[in-house]
Order: sequence, then structure tokens, then C-alpha cells
Amino acid sequence: MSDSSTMLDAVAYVAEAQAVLEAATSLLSIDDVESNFLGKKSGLALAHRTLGQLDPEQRKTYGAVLYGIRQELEGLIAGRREVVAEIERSAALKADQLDLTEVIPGLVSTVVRRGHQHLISQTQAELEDVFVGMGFTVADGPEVETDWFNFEALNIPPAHPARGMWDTFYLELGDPETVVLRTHTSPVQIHLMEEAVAQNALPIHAVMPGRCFRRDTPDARHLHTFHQIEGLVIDEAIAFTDLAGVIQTFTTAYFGPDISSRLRPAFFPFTEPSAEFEITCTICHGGGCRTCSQTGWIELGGCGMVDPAVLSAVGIDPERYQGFAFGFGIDRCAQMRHQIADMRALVENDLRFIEQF
Ligand code: FA5
Repeated sequence: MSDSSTMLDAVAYVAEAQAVLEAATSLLSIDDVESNFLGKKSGLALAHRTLGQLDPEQRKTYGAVLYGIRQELEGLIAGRREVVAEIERSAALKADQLDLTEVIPGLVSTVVRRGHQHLISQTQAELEDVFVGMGFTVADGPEVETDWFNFEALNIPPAHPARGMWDTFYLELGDPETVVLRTHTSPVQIHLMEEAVAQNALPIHAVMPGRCFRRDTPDARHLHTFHQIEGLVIDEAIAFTDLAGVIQTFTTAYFGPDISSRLRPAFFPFTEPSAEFEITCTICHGGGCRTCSQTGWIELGGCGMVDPAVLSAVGIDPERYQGFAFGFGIDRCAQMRHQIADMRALVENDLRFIEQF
């Protein structure tokens, strides 16, 4: 083959390969282009096979041309491979993408609902906040008490008629001590005073919230398991006016300035003088209703000056120290603040009620 017209047209061959390459959009089709233009059966391979028929000078020149074509095509093919590989990789990534905002069938109705603290816990926390704001600390005490803490140390000896004020759950644990579910938070006063005496840590300004138990028949204002917040101040030169001032400040802070309150003389064996603390019934605004037994008033708690006999029983000198104490119903406070006509709603676990607060 000495006729140059039968020789491969390098420019046309490369141009054709280039056009086909540009149309190739997958790595597989680039493999085909490679095989068609550089493979054993390609025009380039055929041209190679004719080299032997050329004279040495032509062979050298034509050989260089064929080598040039191969070099150029290999470069073009490698470049196109990189481009197409990148396109294929992005397409694969896109196809694998997980749209987390998509609604997964079957989970559509599973709405995760958030709970919140029960109204009684919220109320306890708010009452604690009010008293902490007035300089009180918060203390805790046991729910199961000996007769001594729940009654005797509070000036209520066995068989004293005042025991009838509290219908008590007795635990049958046998002698030597009578054990009860505490009927009020007042026994925590005794624990605090004993600790303060032992640690020489008087004065005391503390509130003590917690659960109490009585064999009361549940009604609009009573539960058998309820909550009180006890208050105790033991210091020098304490007078009844200090107690009245604390109660007035508490009432305004918790119920707002518009609520009417009053102290009525009462009897508690552990305070002297004693009083009951009442506010206008928020259900009927004083007009009289079933909740307040038509009186227009709701009793929130008892209070008074700590009886010197109680101070002596725990080893505090009543000549030097005086004090006042109070005990309010937490459930009652919640009931009046949120105008709940029947206290039993607080423990019936009706979600429609619970979700209101
Ligand atoms: C006492 O329990 C005295 N320990 C209070 C006290 C403390 C007086 C310190 C003096 C000094 P009383 O039994 O009245 O008192 O109860 C106080 C408050 O607890 C009541 O006014 C009421 O708000 C709440 N309470 C009493 N019994 C129940 C009950 N069964 N259910 C819901 N709340 C109750």
C-alpha cells in the first residue's frame, strides 16, 4: 500500500471519534467508543496492519501519524470518562437521597404528645416559689410517722379529744410504737426543730410541702390523700402580726390583690392563739354554692403562734424564742385559684381536665 489515498485520514478519524464520544453519556458507551476506534477491529488497528507494506520512510511517517491518533484518542476518551463518571456519581447520589420530610405511610397518625406536670405539682412549685421569695427555705419530711411526731410532740397526748380532728390511718406494725400515715404536715415542724436544736441552728424560717392522708370521705373539698404546705418560723421577738403579715403577703402574691381573706379564731393543740385562714369562694365569688356549702368562704388552712409546750418538748427555750406556724391545703389552693368546683376532678385522671392546666 504505497497509495497515500488509502491511508487513514487522521483528522477525519479523530473528528468522528470525538463526535461519537461527546454523544456517549455512560461509561459503557465510552467503552464501546474505545473499542470501535482503538480496539483490534478498529480503523486504527487496520491501518497499523498496513504499515508492513510501506517503504521504510513512509512507514516511519505513517507510523508516527497513527501513534499520534492513538495518543489523542486515548486522551479524549480518558477526559470524557472523567466527565461521565462524575455525572453518573451525582445521579446515583441524587437517587439515594432520603427525604426526611416525607411522611412515612403508617406513621401519619402517630402524633407524639407532650405531657406536663400535674396541676397539684405545679401548684406546689408555685407556692414554694412564693415562700422562697419571702425568705423561707423548703424542707421535707416522712409520710409515715410515729404517733409521737404526728400527735404527742404536737401537744396531743393519747386519748386527747383533739385527736378526733384527724381521722387517722393506723398502720398495724405492732408494738412498741404506733405508726400512722401522717394526717398533716405539722410533724415536719418537730423534725425541723429537733434538727435545729441538735445542730444549734436556730432560727428557722421554712416551708414543708407534702402528702397527707385522712380517712375523710371524698367530696367537693376533700380527698383521702391530699397535700399541705406547712410553714414554721422560730425566732426571737416574733408576734402574731408577723404571722398575719406573711399570710396577707402570700394571699396577694398567689391569688392576686382582689381576693378577700380573713382569719377566724380557731383551736389547734399545738398553737396558741390559733386561727383558720379563709378566702372568698372563687366559684361563687362569695354568693354561696355547693363547693363552699353556701357559706361564700373557703378555708385554706390553720395557723397560730407555736404553743410554748411544743417548744419545750423539743428543747427550745420558750422564754427566748417564739414562733408561728401555718398549714395550708395545696389542693384547696389549686382548686380556688383555678375555680375547680369539685376537688375530686384533680385525681380522676380525666385527660380533658388535665390538659386544661
Ligand atoms: C391542720 O391540718 C393543721 N395541721 C394546720 C395547722 C398547721 C394549724 C400549723 C396550725 C399551725 P386542718 O385539719 O384544718 O389543719 O387542715 C388544714 C388544711 O388542709 C385545710 O384547711 C384544707 O385546706 C386542707 N385539708 C384538710 N383536710 C383535707 C382533705 N381531706 N382534703 C383536702 N384538703 C384538706
